[in-house]
Amino acid sequence: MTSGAFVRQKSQFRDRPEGGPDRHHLYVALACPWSQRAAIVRAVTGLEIGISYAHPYRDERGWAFTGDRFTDDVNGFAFLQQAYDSSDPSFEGRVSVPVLWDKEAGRIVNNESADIVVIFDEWTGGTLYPADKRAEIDEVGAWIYEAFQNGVYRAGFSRSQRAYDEAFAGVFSALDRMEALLADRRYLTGDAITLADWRLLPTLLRFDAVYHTHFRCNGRRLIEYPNLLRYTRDLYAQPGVADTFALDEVKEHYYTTHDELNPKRIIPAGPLDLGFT
Ligand SMILES: N[C@@H](CCC(=O)N[C@@H](CS)C(=O)NCC(=O)O)C(=O)O
Repeated sequence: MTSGAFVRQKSQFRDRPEGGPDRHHLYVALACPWSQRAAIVRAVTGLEIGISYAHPYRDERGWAFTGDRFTDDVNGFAFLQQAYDSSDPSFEGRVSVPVLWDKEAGRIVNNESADIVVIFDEWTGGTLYPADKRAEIDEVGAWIYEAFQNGVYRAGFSRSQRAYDEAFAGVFSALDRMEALLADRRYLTGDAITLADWRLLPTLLRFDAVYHTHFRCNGRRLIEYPNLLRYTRDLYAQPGVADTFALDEVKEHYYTTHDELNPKRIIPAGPLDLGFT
């Protein structure tokens, strides 16, 4: 491990659900890419599960339900911390979204987006994660997550030049690799959309507006990669997907929550053209 490198905590609730979607509830913050994965798969599969949205600004008290669009109608929590405390009073990790909540048991089932999208797919017929494609979906998902999706965070939160340089190189070699892959296929694993595509999309949607500037991933912008841009536009145009992308919330979250990166909390006005909206 390079000194000064950002390390994401491991998700701590990784259970399988008991019962179906009607017994469960989803907590997300649309600002968060891992939350958006779950929101997208919920939307495109037509899954009927309740959802609550946390406010994009997060202070030391963590994700909050502040009223208006940001309410928890199931438990009336003011802070997502309460969901963690009532699931495991000894929980000491960071309170993260997304969270899959079991209403009957009154506890968190799972707080790992990569698991939650599989559960949602199983509840709706399993077409996005077919058995004969699983190995390929997981394989492509692993390097994309490591170098690109978590890589932008490692670049942004690096505490040394060396850690940043390594993360930056990984982000742009992953972008080149994806660009090449998409030269002769429409989606990551072929002609059909799978979970690999929905897991990736939230990072692409945030790239030019946030990661390029805020996380110093300024090698190239998404709009400079023709295949990736075509791919992003295609996925973004699928029914229900655009409703899960709240650009204002995304920008508010990143540019106002990370004081060490942007202490004046000024939100950049651009980009003027994202190329996919
Ligand atoms: N492994 C988790 C990661 C979730 C995660 O890191 N979420 C961030 C928001 S983008 C979070 O809630 N962070 C809270 C914190 O660090 O305090 C997943 O993919 O579900």
